[in-house]
Amino acid sequence: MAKTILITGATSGFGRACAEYFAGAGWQLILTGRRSERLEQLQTQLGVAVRQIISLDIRDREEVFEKLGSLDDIDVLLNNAGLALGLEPSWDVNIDDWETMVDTNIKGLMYCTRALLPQMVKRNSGHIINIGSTAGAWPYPGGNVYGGTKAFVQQFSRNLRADLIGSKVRVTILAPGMAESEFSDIRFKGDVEQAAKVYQGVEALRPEDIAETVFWIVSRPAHVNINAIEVMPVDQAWGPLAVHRQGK
Ligand code: NDP
Ligand code: 8X3
Repeated sequence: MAKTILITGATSGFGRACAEYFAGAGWQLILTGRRSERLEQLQTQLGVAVRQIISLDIRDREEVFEKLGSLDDIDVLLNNAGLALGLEPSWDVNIDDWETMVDTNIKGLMYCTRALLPQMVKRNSGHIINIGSTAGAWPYPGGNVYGGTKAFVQQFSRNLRADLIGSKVRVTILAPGMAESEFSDIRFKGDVEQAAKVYQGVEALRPEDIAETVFWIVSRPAHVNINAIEVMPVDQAWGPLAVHRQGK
């Protein structure tokens, strides 16, 4: 029987690429996101592979439990929905942006996990893949709360594994570096020029690269748990620690 993957944030970027990739591999899909017209387009495009589309704002705890809580046969939960807002220094940031990132990247991911994990534990089978970020491990100016939310995703993933010892349920944190999607359009609130500059002259990761990685992770034998993967484009690497020199 075909396996089912539930993808949060399937309307764009990584989520959409994963939907296309898993459909091509014969999986059944449950696709979620807020933009229902995009979910409908995907359903038309991917046909019978799409078992269900669910228009859902993962920040809404009641809605998440109401819409996901009764699903009892999900093989893979891809906790992908998320966003960064702004790149301002912490003292100058819009506090609403911080709250939106916490509500989405931390609380939304928690709600989806809590809604779907019981059925996995009950069936003693399943896999949760959480999309983190290199920003969760490597700080950069303006990354403040976004990086903080992704550090949460990393440690939450490890702690889930600690809870799940003794069960066959798998958990993976996948942390991509720079990838071209709508991510920067959202971060810079529609300033397309600023968003385009992020990828100028760089061969960034493509959403398809992440989809292939997710598929590889879930295709390992059932006794193998990929704990963590960090993926960067070749054009990206770490820099030296910043040093402020007096008088400069
Ligand atoms: P996109 O902006 O292309 O996609 C983000 C997806 O998240 C959309 O489908 C959006 O759907 C969904 N989403 C956002 N907020 C909510 C919400 N409140 N409820 C439900 N769905 C929501 O970005 P990416 O594909 O690049 O990002 C996917 C994930 O990867 C994010 O968690 C991001 O932080 C992470 N990431 C991205 C990197 C990059 O460089 N692009 C690198 C590392 C990690 P809709 O608007 O329809 O609700
Ligand atoms: C997205 C990658 O470097 O823009 O998570 O934070 S970065």
